[in-house]
Amino acid sequence: MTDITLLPQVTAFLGREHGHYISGRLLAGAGTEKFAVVNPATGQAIAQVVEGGQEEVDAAMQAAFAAFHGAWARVSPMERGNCLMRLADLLQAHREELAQLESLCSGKTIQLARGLEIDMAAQFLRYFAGWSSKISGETLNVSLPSFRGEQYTAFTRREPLGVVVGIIPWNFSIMIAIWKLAAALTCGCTVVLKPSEYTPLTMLRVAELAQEAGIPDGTLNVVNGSGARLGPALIAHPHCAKVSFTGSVPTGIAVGKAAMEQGIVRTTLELGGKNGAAFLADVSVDKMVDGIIEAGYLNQGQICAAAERFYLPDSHIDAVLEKLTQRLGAMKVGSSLDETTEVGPLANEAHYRKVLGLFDKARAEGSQIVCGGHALAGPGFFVAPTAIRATGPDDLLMREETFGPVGTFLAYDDEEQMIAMMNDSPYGLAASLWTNDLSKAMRMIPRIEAGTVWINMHTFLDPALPFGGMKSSGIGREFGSAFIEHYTELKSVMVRY
Ligand code: TXE
Repeated sequence: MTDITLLPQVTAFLGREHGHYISGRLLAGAGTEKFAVVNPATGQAIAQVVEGGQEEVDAAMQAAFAAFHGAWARVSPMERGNCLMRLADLLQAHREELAQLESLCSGKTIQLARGLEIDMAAQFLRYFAGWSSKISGETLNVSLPSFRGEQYTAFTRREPLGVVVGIIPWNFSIMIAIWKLAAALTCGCTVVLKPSEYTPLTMLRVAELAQEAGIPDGTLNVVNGSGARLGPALIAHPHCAKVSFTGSVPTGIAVGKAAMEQGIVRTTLELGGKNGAAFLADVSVDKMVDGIIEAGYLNQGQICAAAERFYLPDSHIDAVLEKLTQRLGAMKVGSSLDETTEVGPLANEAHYRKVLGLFDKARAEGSQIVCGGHALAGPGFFVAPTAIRATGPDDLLMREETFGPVGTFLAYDDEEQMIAMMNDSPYGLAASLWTNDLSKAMRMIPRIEAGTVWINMHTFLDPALPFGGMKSSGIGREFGSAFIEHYTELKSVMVRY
C-alpha cells in the first residue's frame, strides 16, 4: 500500500506562518526565533513556528482573564455546552484534515489519528458539554443549635476558578488538549493552552474551529514555544488560577512546585508511570498475547496508561514470549500515512534516542532482549516492537518508563508475590489484571495501587470514569464528575434570619 493523498487544505495549512492564537486571532507574535515541526516518519521539517515569549504569555493571559469576566461569563451554562457540542461537530466535519495534521506532526498512524484522536476527542467534548448545565452546589442544614431563636440556612456554590493554563504533551496533541479545554470551559473557566513544542500545529486549527463554534474570542488561547520558558511564565502570571498538566514526572514535579510557589495555584497533574499488567494462570497463551499487544503496543506504546511491566505465570512465560515474538515481528511497520501501517515511528528524535539508550542500558544490565531492541532503517524515528525478559523486579526496565513499544516481562509463581511486585513502584496510574476467575479479580482490585484498574482489558479511557494517578503518577482526576472539583471553587454561604 502507499500513502494517502494529503488534502489540499492540509498542504495549505502547513504553508502558513504559524505562531499563536490569542483573542480570536492567529498571529506570529513578536518573536524573531522560529522552531521546526518535524515529521517523525521522515525526519523532515514540515513547518516553522515562531517561538512565543513573555509578550504572548501576557497577551494570552490577559485575553483569557477578560473573557472570564466578560464574554464567557455572559454565556449561559446551557449555551456553554452547546458551544462544545458544535465544536465536537466541527471536529468530525474536519476529521480527515485534523487526522492528517496530527499524523504528520506526531507520527501517529492515520487510522489511529482518525479513530482515536479525532473521534474520541469529539466524544469527550460531548460528554463534558452535558455537564455545563448540571454543575451546582447544594442546600445544607446548619448543624449547631441557635442561641436566641435565630434561624440559619446554608448553601454551597460551585464557582469557576478563572484562567486555566493547560500544558499538553505530544502523544495526543488534540485529545489531551480537548480534555483540558472542555473541562475548563464547561465549568465557566477560560483557557490558555501550551501545546508541546513537537506538536504545536493542531491546536491552532482547533482554535479556529472553536471560534466557528461560537466560543467567544479570548475564551480559548494557544501559545507556542519552549516549555521550559513558557511553562513557568504562564504559571507565574498573576491571572493563572490553575494549571492542568499532562506529561513526564520530572516536569510535572517542576510544574507543581512552581504552582505552589505562585500562591497555591491549583494543579491537576497527570503524569507517567510504569503501569503493570498481570496475567493469571487460567488465561490461555493466545489470550495473554492478545492482551499484551492491546496493553503495551498501541500508538508505539506512547500512551501514559499503557502497560510496560508484564507479570506472567512461570508455567506460561516461555510459550507467551515465543508467540509474542512472532506476532510483534509480523506487525507492519511503516509510514504513518499508509492506512495498513500498524506501527509508526516514535514521535520525535529526542524520545527515539531516549528509548534506544534504554535498550543499551538493559543489555548492559543483563536483561534478555527477546525481540526487537533496536532502531529500524530510517529515514524517521522507527524502533522495532520489543520484548525484554527481566532478570528480576529491580531491572532498570521494570522501573523506568520507556514510553515506547517495549514490554518487559517477569515470571512469577505465587500470586501474593505478584501483587507485591505490581505495587512495588513509585507510580500508580493504571494496571490491569487478566483472569477468568472474576471472584479472584474482585478480591485483588482493592489491593492494586493504581488510579485505574482494568480487568481483562487495558488502555480504555471512558469520559464517564475518573482518570488520574495514585502515588507519583499525579494529583487530581479528569473526567467523570470528579473533574468538577478541580475546575471550580466550592464556596459556602450561610444566612441568618
Ligand atoms: O515531556 P515533558 P517531553 C515522557 C516520555 C518522554 C519524556 C520527555 O517518556 O520521553 O516524558 O518528553 C512542557 N514548565 N512523556 O520532554 O517535558 C512541554 O513543553 C512547564 C510521558 O516532551 O513532560 C510540553 O508541553 N511546562 C507523557 C509538556 O510540558 C513545561 C507524555 C510535556 O513535556 C516545562 C509526554 C516546564 N518547566 C512525554 N518543561 C505522559 N505521561 O503522558 C516542559 N514543559
